[in-house]
Amino acid sequence: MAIERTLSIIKPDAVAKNVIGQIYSRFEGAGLKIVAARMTQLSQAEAEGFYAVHAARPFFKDLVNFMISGPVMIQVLEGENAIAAHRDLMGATDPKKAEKGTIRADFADSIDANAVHGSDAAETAAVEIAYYFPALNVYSR
Ligand code: RTP
Ligand code: MG
Repeated sequence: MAIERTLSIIKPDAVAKNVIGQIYSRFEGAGLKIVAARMTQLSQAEAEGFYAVHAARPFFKDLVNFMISGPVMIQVLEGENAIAAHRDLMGATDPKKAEKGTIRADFADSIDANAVHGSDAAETAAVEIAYYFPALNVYSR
């Protein structure tokens, strides 16, 4: 088992629903530590840059518009196999397909407004953490 870090975003729909604390509880319950966090409202350029890998996809414009529609809560999670553990907690991209008890099954309304983002691999986690926390002060304990 390896200690990893992953990037988590609580998206505008979940922030608007006032469930940041409930989602944080799930991270903590699974043994993931929040080692950096900040709330922000993304600019269009920030959202486009973050999702650049999806730039050619038909849903790109909707995705960017959704991500800038309200404040987001961005955090770095640390723990054993954090990347996969976090993806398991999130559930499938489409909440209709997400397993019962996952964050998306419980808090997401649609494939667009799907409550959370999580890095999908070690390489993307490193890039995504640096994107939002270029000078990361880590508070491991
Ligand atoms: P995320 O990156 O947000 O953690 O989500 P994911 O890995 O589960 O899904 P990904 O394939 O990376 O897609 C990024 C976000 O784009 C939206 N999407 N819409 N309409 C569609 O077919 C579609 N497919 C993806 C979702 O909001 C997804 O979270
Ligand atoms: Mg993704």
